[in-house]
This record gives sequence, structure tokens and C-alpha cells, in this order.
Amino acid sequence: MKKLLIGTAAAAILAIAPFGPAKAEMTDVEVIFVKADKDGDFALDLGEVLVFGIAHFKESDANKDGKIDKDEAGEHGEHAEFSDNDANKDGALTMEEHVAEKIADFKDADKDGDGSLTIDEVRKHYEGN
Ligand SMILES: [Ca+2]
Ligand SMILES: [Ca+2]
Ligand SMILES: [Ca+2]
Repeated sequence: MKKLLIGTAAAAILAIAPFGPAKAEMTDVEVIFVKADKDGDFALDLGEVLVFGIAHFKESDANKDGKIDKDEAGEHGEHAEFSDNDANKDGALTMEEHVAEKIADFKDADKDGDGSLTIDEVRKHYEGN
């Protein structure tokens, strides 16, 4: 059932995508949006964002020490945001720091403050407004 709903959301995104129906032409933001939208209602609530963020944290934490250091963060490690999010400046992100970042990101992206993110809000957030 969930799979079906996710498929429906993907189809909806493809239908409004400016370029063709091929899945490969979905942008990274759209792919992330559909993956994170577990209930397939085409909006991301904070719970969905945190579930997705925590899964991503665990994936990134290659050596399973509960922290993401700059090597594990890859290209994000070079980003100014990484140092910003590293609240205690130890050069690594803990789950706490990561979740705090996700909550701040969510609030920042939720421009109309209705507690859920539309694809437009997510796009604008990632594309730097
Ligand atoms: Ca949703
Ligand atoms: Ca830290
Ligand atoms: Ca919103």
C-alpha cells in the first residue's frame, strides 16, 4: 500500500515536471522529496523529514561511531554549513547536531509556516531561494 502511494506521488511529480516523463530526469530535490514523503501525501511534515534525516545520518556514518566527520560527509564536509551545524566545533556532527540542523532547516524551508513542506518550498530551500 505504501509503495503504491509513493508511486502515485512520483507520478504526480513526473506529470508536473517541465521536461519529459523519464525518471532519470527528476531532479535530486524531487527524488529526495518522494523518498522522504513516506505517506505519499505530497507534503513533508517534520516527522518525515526527521525519519529521512536520521536514516541519512546512519548511512553517512561509515565507521558507526555515532558521528559524521568531514571525510564521511564527503562534499558536504567542505560546505560552510557543515561547520555551522557542528555546534561544539569538534569537526564532526553527532545525531543531536544533525537533528537540530534538520529542524532548523525545516523551519527555514517552511515559508508559509503551515508545518509541512511542499515540493516548491523544498525546491526554493535547496536552490537558495
Ligand atoms: Ca507526507
Ligand atoms: Ca560536533
Ligand atoms: Ca509549508
